[in-house]
Amino acid sequence: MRKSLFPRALLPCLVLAATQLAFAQAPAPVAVVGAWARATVQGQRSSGAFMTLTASEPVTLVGISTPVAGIAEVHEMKMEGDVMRMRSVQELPLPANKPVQLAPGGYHLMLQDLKAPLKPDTSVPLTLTFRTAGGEQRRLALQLPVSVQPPKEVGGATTHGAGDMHGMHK
Ligand SMILES: [Cu+2]
Repeated sequence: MRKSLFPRALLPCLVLAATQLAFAQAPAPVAVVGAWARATVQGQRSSGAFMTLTASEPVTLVGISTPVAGIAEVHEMKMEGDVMRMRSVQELPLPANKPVQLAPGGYHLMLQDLKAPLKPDTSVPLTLTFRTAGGEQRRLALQLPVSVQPPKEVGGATTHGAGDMHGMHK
């Protein structure tokens, strides 16, 4: 809802503020490090994307979009008794100046209904939408490298292979 109404409502402002940095296009106050998407094997229809997000002011991650997947959402992976389960998370709050890790075994971005296999050494575009404390939407466009393993900087956190993780989808 907000997505389609927002730009139209803003249009007069944007025209008036044409020489300024448009309000809706202010950069998202979020730094991203170590972003990557996991390569898929033939026939695999879903995969995960991982990164560390650090917001400079409190914002909430409210949306993910990528042309490579039919569905992209935030998932949380949690132990329930002896069983690891995933559930989708509509909104992920990012506190100011506290890195939030999206990593295998915890929060992650789930790319489902993939249109094509994710091949190693390619990259996929992905846009994150955040809502600020003031209710504004800010977008962040990323290019995620696709690889089989986490990049070295964020290595060591992997506790589950792609097979383990995505086999658990219900
Ligand atoms: Cu998932």
